Amino acid sequence: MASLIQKIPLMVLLLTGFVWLSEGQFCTKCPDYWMKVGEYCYQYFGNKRTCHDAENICNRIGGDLPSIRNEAEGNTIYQLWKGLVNHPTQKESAYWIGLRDTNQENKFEWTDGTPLQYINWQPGQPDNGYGVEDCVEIWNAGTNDYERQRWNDRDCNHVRAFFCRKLLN
Ligand SMILES: [Ca+2]
Ligand SMILES: [Ca+2]
Repeated sequence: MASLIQKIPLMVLLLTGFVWLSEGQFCTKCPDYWMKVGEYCYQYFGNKRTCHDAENICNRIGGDLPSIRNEAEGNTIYQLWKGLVNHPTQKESAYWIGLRDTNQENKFEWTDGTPLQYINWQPGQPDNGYGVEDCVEIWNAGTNDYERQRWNDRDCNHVRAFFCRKLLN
Protein backbone atom coordinates (compact mmCIF):
# COMPACT_ATOMS: atom_id res chain seq x y z
CA MET A 1 0.00 0.00 0.00
CA ALA A 2 2.78 2.35 0.95
CA SER A 3 4.55 1.71 -2.33
CA LEU A 4 1.38 2.48 -4.30
CA ILE A 5 1.00 5.79 -2.48
CA GLN A 6 4.64 6.54 -3.24
CA LYS A 7 3.97 5.93 -6.92
CA ILE A 8 0.98 8.29 -7.15
CA PRO A 9 3.07 11.46 -7.74
CA LEU A 10 4.87 9.65 -10.58
CA MET A 11 1.54 8.54 -12.08
CA VAL A 12 0.21 12.11 -11.85
CA LEU A 13 3.37 13.37 -13.52
CA LEU A 14 3.03 10.84 -16.36
CA LEU A 15 -0.65 11.66 -16.81
CA THR A 16 0.09 15.39 -16.91
CA GLY A 17 2.75 14.76 -19.52
CA PHE A 18 0.32 12.72 -21.61
CA VAL A 19 -2.34 15.44 -21.47
CA TRP A 20 0.27 18.07 -22.37
CA LEU A 21 1.48 16.03 -25.35
CA SER A 22 -2.10 15.39 -26.51
CA GLU A 23 -2.90 19.07 -26.37
CA GLY A 24 0.30 19.87 -28.22
CA GLN A 25 -0.79 17.52 -30.95
CA PHE A 26 -4.29 19.03 -30.99
CA CYS A 27 -2.80 22.40 -31.89
CA THR A 28 -1.76 21.07 -35.29
CA LYS A 29 -5.36 20.13 -36.14
CA CYS A 30 -8.09 22.37 -37.47
CA PRO A 31 -11.21 22.92 -35.36
CA ASP A 32 -14.35 20.94 -36.26
CA TYR A 33 -15.86 21.89 -39.63
CA TRP A 34 -12.57 23.35 -40.92
CA MET A 35 -10.48 21.61 -43.59
CA LYS A 36 -6.72 21.46 -43.16
CA VAL A 37 -4.70 22.33 -46.25
CA GLY A 38 -0.99 22.93 -45.67
CA GLU A 39 -0.55 25.53 -42.97
CA TYR A 40 -4.17 26.75 -43.14
CA CYS A 41 -7.66 25.75 -42.06
CA TYR A 42 -10.50 26.48 -44.50
CA GLN A 43 -14.23 26.57 -44.00
CA TYR A 44 -16.63 26.89 -46.93
CA PHE A 45 -19.89 28.86 -46.76
CA GLY A 46 -22.29 27.98 -49.57
CA ASN A 47 -24.91 30.44 -48.29
CA LYS A 48 -24.25 33.54 -50.35
CA ARG A 49 -23.41 36.84 -48.65
CA THR A 50 -22.31 40.32 -49.64
CA CYS A 51 -18.55 40.61 -49.48
CA HIS A 52 -18.64 42.73 -46.31
CA ASP A 53 -20.95 40.27 -44.56
CA ALA A 54 -18.68 37.41 -45.65
CA GLU A 55 -15.67 39.25 -44.28
CA ASN A 56 -17.44 39.90 -40.96
CA ILE A 57 -18.41 36.25 -40.65
CA CYS A 58 -14.79 35.20 -41.22
CA ASN A 59 -13.49 37.73 -38.68
CA ARG A 60 -15.98 36.58 -36.05
CA ILE A 61 -14.71 33.01 -36.28
CA GLY A 62 -11.07 34.04 -36.15
CA GLY A 63 -10.24 34.02 -39.86
CA ASP A 64 -10.20 36.10 -43.02
CA LEU A 65 -11.40 35.77 -46.57
CA PRO A 66 -8.47 34.04 -48.31
CA SER A 67 -5.61 35.90 -49.90
CA ILE A 68 -3.75 34.32 -52.82
CA ARG A 69 0.02 34.74 -52.93
CA ASN A 70 0.83 32.58 -55.93
CA GLU A 71 -0.56 30.23 -58.56
CA ALA A 72 -0.28 27.17 -56.31
CA GLU A 73 -2.33 28.81 -53.59
CA GLY A 74 -4.97 29.90 -56.11
CA ASN A 75 -5.14 26.36 -57.41
CA THR A 76 -5.50 24.97 -53.88
CA ILE A 77 -8.53 27.16 -53.21
CA TYR A 78 -10.06 26.40 -56.60
CA GLN A 79 -9.62 22.63 -56.15
CA LEU A 80 -11.19 22.82 -52.68
CA TRP A 81 -14.16 24.70 -54.13
CA LYS A 82 -14.45 22.27 -57.04
CA GLY A 83 -14.61 19.36 -54.63
CA LEU A 84 -17.37 20.97 -52.55
CA VAL A 85 -19.90 22.22 -55.07
CA ASN A 86 -22.40 20.19 -57.07
CA HIS A 87 -21.79 21.77 -60.47
CA PRO A 88 -18.17 22.93 -60.68
CA THR A 89 -18.38 23.53 -64.41
CA GLN A 90 -21.46 25.74 -64.11
CA LYS A 91 -20.50 28.95 -65.82
CA GLU A 92 -19.91 32.02 -63.71
CA SER A 93 -20.43 30.54 -60.29
CA ALA A 94 -18.31 32.77 -58.10
CA TYR A 95 -16.94 33.07 -54.58
CA TRP A 96 -15.33 35.97 -52.76
CA ILE A 97 -11.67 36.32 -51.98
CA GLY A 98 -10.21 38.98 -49.68
CA LEU A 99 -9.11 41.47 -52.34
CA ARG A 100 -10.48 45.06 -52.40
CA ASP A 101 -9.91 48.43 -54.00
CA THR A 102 -12.29 50.11 -51.55
CA ASN A 103 -9.73 52.64 -50.25
CA GLN A 104 -8.46 53.82 -53.61
CA GLU A 105 -9.83 52.92 -57.02
CA ASN A 106 -7.66 50.36 -58.82
CA LYS A 107 -5.31 49.99 -55.85
CA PHE A 108 -6.12 46.45 -54.76
CA GLU A 109 -5.24 45.27 -51.26
CA TRP A 110 -5.68 41.98 -49.38
CA THR A 111 -7.87 42.27 -46.30
CA ASP A 112 -5.56 40.02 -44.26
CA GLY A 113 -2.61 42.39 -44.83
CA THR A 114 -0.77 40.17 -47.32
CA PRO A 115 1.15 42.34 -49.82
CA LEU A 116 -0.23 42.12 -53.37
CA GLN A 117 2.49 40.21 -55.22
CA TYR A 118 0.46 38.02 -57.54
CA ILE A 119 -2.62 38.68 -59.68
CA ASN A 120 -4.77 36.39 -61.81
CA TRP A 121 -7.46 38.51 -63.46
CA GLN A 122 -9.90 37.29 -66.09
CA PRO A 123 -9.17 38.98 -69.44
CA GLY A 124 -10.49 42.55 -69.41
CA GLN A 125 -10.65 42.69 -65.59
CA PRO A 126 -10.59 44.55 -63.31
CA ASP A 127 -12.95 46.92 -65.14
CA ASN A 128 -14.93 48.59 -62.32
CA GLY A 129 -17.62 47.60 -64.78
CA TYR A 130 -20.86 48.77 -63.24
CA GLY A 131 -19.57 52.05 -61.84
CA VAL A 132 -18.30 50.68 -58.56
CA GLU A 133 -16.76 47.24 -58.38
CA ASP A 134 -14.47 47.15 -55.35
CA CYS A 135 -14.66 43.50 -54.23
CA VAL A 136 -13.09 40.51 -55.97
CA GLU A 137 -14.46 37.08 -56.76
CA ILE A 138 -13.03 33.96 -58.30
CA TRP A 139 -15.21 33.81 -61.36
CA ASN A 140 -15.83 30.36 -62.72
CA ALA A 141 -15.68 31.49 -66.34
CA GLY A 142 -13.66 29.74 -68.99
CA THR A 143 -13.20 26.36 -70.58
CA ASN A 144 -10.66 24.75 -68.25
CA ASP A 145 -9.46 24.68 -64.65
CA TYR A 146 -6.79 27.28 -65.30
CA GLU A 147 -9.23 29.84 -66.73
CA ARG A 148 -11.87 29.17 -64.06
CA GLN A 149 -9.46 30.21 -61.29
CA ARG A 150 -9.20 33.77 -62.56
CA TRP A 151 -10.57 36.82 -60.82
CA ASN A 152 -13.13 39.52 -61.47
CA ASP A 153 -13.87 42.74 -59.60
CA ARG A 154 -17.54 42.84 -58.63
CA ASP A 155 -20.02 45.10 -56.84
CA CYS A 156 -19.53 44.35 -53.14
CA ASN A 157 -23.31 44.19 -52.67
CA HIS A 158 -23.60 41.10 -54.82
CA VAL A 159 -24.02 37.92 -52.78
CA ARG A 160 -21.50 35.15 -53.22
CA ALA A 161 -20.33 31.94 -51.59
CA PHE A 162 -16.98 32.24 -49.83
CA PHE A 163 -14.24 30.55 -47.86
CA CYS A 164 -12.91 31.66 -44.49
CA ARG A 165 -9.32 30.79 -43.75
CA LYS A 166 -7.10 30.88 -40.69
CA LEU A 167 -3.56 29.79 -39.93
CA LEU A 168 -2.98 26.57 -38.03
CA ASN A 169 -1.71 27.40 -34.57
CA1 LIG B 1 -12.99 49.36 -58.12
CA1 LIG C 1 -15.50 43.41 -63.19
